[in-house]
Amino acid sequence: MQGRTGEDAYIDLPIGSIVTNEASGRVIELTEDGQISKILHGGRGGLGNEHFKASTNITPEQSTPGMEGEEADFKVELNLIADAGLIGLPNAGKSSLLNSLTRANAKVGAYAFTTLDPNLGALAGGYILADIPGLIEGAAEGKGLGHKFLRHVKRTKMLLHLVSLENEDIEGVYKTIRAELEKYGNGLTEKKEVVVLSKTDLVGADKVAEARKILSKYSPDILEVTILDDASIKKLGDSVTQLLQK
Ligand SMILES: Nc1nc2c(ncn2[C@@H]2O[C@H](COP(=O)(O)OP(=O)(O)OP(=O)(O)O)[C@@H](O)[C@H]2O)c(=O)[nH]1
Ligand SMILES: [Mg+2]
Repeated sequence: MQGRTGEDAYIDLPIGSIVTNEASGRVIELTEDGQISKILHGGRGGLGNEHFKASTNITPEQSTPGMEGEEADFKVELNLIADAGLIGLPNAGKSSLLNSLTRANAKVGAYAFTTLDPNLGALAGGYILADIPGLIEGAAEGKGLGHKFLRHVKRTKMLLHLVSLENEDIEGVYKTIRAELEKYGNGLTEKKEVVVLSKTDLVGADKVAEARKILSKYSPDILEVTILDDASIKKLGDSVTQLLQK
């Protein structure tokens, strides 16, 4: 965008935009509404005829060249801004849970990689949840939909790690996702993590208790949910809101 001499030029970008100056590598993150950041210095106009006018020089044809403004190429990426991010293997029930907890209308399917793009929804208390495509082992090497969506949970306060109880190897499933978070880096493994055991309706109470026991070595916060029971959803929503208020 070009501005006239002496005027600032603005480019409007949505919250969550990350602007990188490709030459200098300088990164500006737009995290607040109304935030204004200067990315380039404008030029300065040269002096024109008016400046050179004098009693001895009535019709001057003189000017000075002025100063060029800075130029650079920028990369603009959009990261979602959410309070908590839903992560887990494909089919764990992330999108179903987002739809149950919020008014989102994310696509749900009984197959892997139903979600191709992230979805957002607001909890009753106003907190924003982000649902991202499922992660699989090897995502770091580009398998499945890869890591590219993890950047959307980089700025969240908390990760809701869904582990579906339909899996036999609960610990293995949990560790697969943790390993991918580790490989992605960016501090994701230091984020507060709440484990959500999903699809409790598919197993007996003994299996739920066993899964809790196994995963309690990794996380102090273990919740459970089935989207088939409104009371269960309400309880989970309240717990998540409480944890976010902390
Ligand atoms: N029985 C039962 N099925 C569920 C529950 N939650 C989700 N499902 C089913 O599990 C399947 C996968 O649900 P999704 O919400 O699409 O799973 P996802 O984690 O978003 O999957 P991806 O987008 O592929 O990563 C769908 O067939 C859902 O109907 C639950 O609590 N109980
Ligand atoms: Mg999904």
